[in-house]
Formats: sequence, structure tokens, C-alpha cells
Amino acid sequence: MTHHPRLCKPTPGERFVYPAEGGATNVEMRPTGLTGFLTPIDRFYVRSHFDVPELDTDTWRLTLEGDALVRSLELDLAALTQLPRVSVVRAIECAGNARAGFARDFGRAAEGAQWHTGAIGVAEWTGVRLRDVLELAGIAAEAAWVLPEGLDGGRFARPLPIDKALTGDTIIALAMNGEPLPVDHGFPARLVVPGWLGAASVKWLGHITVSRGRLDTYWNTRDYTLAGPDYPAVGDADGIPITTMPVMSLIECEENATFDAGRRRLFGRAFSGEGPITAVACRLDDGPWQPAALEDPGVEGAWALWSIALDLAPGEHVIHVRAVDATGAEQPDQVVWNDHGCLYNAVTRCAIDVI
Ligand SMILES: Nc1nc2c(c(=O)[nH]1)N[C@H]1C(S)=C(S)[C@@H](COP(=O)(O)O)O[C@H]1N2
Ligand SMILES: [Mo]
Repeated sequence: MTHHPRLCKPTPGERFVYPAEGGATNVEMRPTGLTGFLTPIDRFYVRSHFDVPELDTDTWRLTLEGDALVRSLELDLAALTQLPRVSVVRAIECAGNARAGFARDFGRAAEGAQWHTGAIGVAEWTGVRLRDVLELAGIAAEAAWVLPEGLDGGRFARPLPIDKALTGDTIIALAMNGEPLPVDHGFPARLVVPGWLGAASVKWLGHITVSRGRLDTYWNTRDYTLAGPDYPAVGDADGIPITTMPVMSLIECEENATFDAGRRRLFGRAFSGEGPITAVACRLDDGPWQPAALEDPGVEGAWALWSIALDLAPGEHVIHVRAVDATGAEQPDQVVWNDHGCLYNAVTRCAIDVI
């Protein structure tokens, strides 16, 4: 196995931004230039903790073991492709998306890559159900936890409960937007765990343990937790392990973009792991909240597109956006500080210049 020093796909500045403190393996999509509903591969953000491993389809194997499986198994790609093929359109969003908001609101940065709102994407993922793969090994009635592990240098791994693992849209993806899974996104096989933080969707999948007891890793006990003065430690974890992503939105506009005065239509997207988006409202500066038009895609686990026409007068302004999901949850005015800078979802803001 050879290692690439960083990302593999081209990440030109017209389409991507490298967040501060993100290193060479993390890149987010620019908020402008999105056209269709899906995020094209050449715009999809990448979040990798280690160098990208180069894996070979001929030698790649997925091994399954654990005290809640009837038998251990080793599967090659041919064995996976014999299972029923499924395609799902789902968002993957990093738990650290919009982390830069903490620095802006609290005057000090939370640890980690200073993402703006581009660490999210929606793709069509094609592959096989995780459930079908686990059933090949026989799932014991006592099965409680599933630990998928990546084949990257640090063997990134994060557990999920058996119920989530057995949900029909939790899949092992082999393709993304109709292309073989790109190297940066987990070639040849990655997990897709809809609605959950991106860290659950383990890339370069190589090993799965199914167990009767808890299986913890660094990434659900020391990172990807809500930790800090306002959050309790939970068992061995420094805070509350993150699962579902809360309601959040993005504005398809660069910070400090220039607009000509007049009536202008602004576009954006909103997503919640808890359920469909039911409303989006916008306000200019401290003006009244106005409802945005929602394009309901009818796609569970993906984003909704919104737009609004605003009358822009010359001067500096701030656009505010608040999305609401089907559970009634909405983007709050302010978030509570957490040390890892996760789940920032306060009202989305973008400063603009109108001339
Ligand atoms: N093996 C492995 N899987 C991984 C990661 C990683 O570093 N290694 N990063 C996780 C995190 S934190 C996120 S947000 C998503 C990002 O997926 P993407 O790079 O395809 O956008 O992958 C997850 N899966
Ligand atoms: Mo992430």
C-alpha cells in the first residue's frame, strides 16, 4: 500500500476553499456555483484525518468478526456485488461544519479546521445495504454495537448502534453520483450513515466488528463529542457522543460579496438529520423575517433548496437565514460553546456590500 501525501482530486480555488487549521487533507466547497440538486464530485468537500490510502480492488477485503456474529467472514468486491444493489440520495455533513462560527461569536476559535458552511454535500450513493452484508455473517440476537474501521494510516473508526446499522439506507457505497467511489471519498468502499455526523460514514472500509458490548474509539470518546463546561462527561467519554446532525443552512453567497442595488434573488440550501426541512426564513440586517420559497425535493435525508427575493439598498448589510425541520427544531440565535467546535448551527449569516 502506497500513500498519497494529501488529496487526490483537483481542488481549484474556483470550487474549493482550504479551511484555516485544516491541513492539506481537508477542503470545503465554495458556496457559489452550485447548480443541480446533487453536489458534483468536483465540488464535494473532503475531510480526511490521515493521508489517503491507495487501495487495490484485487487485494481489497472486508473482514467481519465479533462476539455477536455467527461466523467471521472475509469478503472481496465480487462477493459484495452479488448482494442486491441499492441507490440512495443522501447528505453527508461534517460535525465540524461551520466551526468558524464559534470564533466569530465567542472571540476564540474552537479546536480543529475552521470550516465555513461548505463541509456538506449531497450525492447519490450506490452500493449494498450494511444489513445484507452483516446477515451473510449471521447476526446474533444480542448484537448491540457495530464498529466499522477504515484502512487509512490511523485506522479511523467510529461505532454505531445495531439499530442504525440495520436501517435500510445505511449502506456500503461503491459508487458516488454514478462513478466508482473516488479515492478521496473512500475507494473502493465506504459506509454511508444517513442523518448522522459525517464521521460515522467511514471511508476505505476494511473491517467491521459486531459486538454485544460497547465498542468505543477515540472518535466517539475524545472527538466528535459535545464536551466543555456546559456538557457532562459520559462514562469514558469527555462529553456526549454526537449522532444526528441538527438543522442548518447555507447561503450560496461569498462572504462580503458585492451586489448591485435593487431586487435580487438569493439562493441556498438547508439540511437536518432529524427530518425534512419545513421552512426557511431570511432577514436583512434587523428587518422582519420573511419566508423563503422552498423547493421540496421529496428526498429523505437530503437538503432542501430555498430562495428569496430581497430589496437591496446601497450599503453594507448582513443576510440572516433560519431553517426549521419537521421536528420543529430551528436554527437558534446562539449556540452553546463546546470545546471540539461541533454542531455549530446558529442562524446563518453572510455580510454583503450593495453598490
Ligand atoms: N477512514 C476514514 N473515514 C472517514 C474519515 C477519515 O478520516 N478516515 N473522515 C470522516 C469524517 S470526519 C467525515 S466528515 C467524512 C467526510 O467524507 P468525505 O471526505 O467523503 O466528504 O468522512 C468520514 N470518514
Ligand atoms: Mo467530520
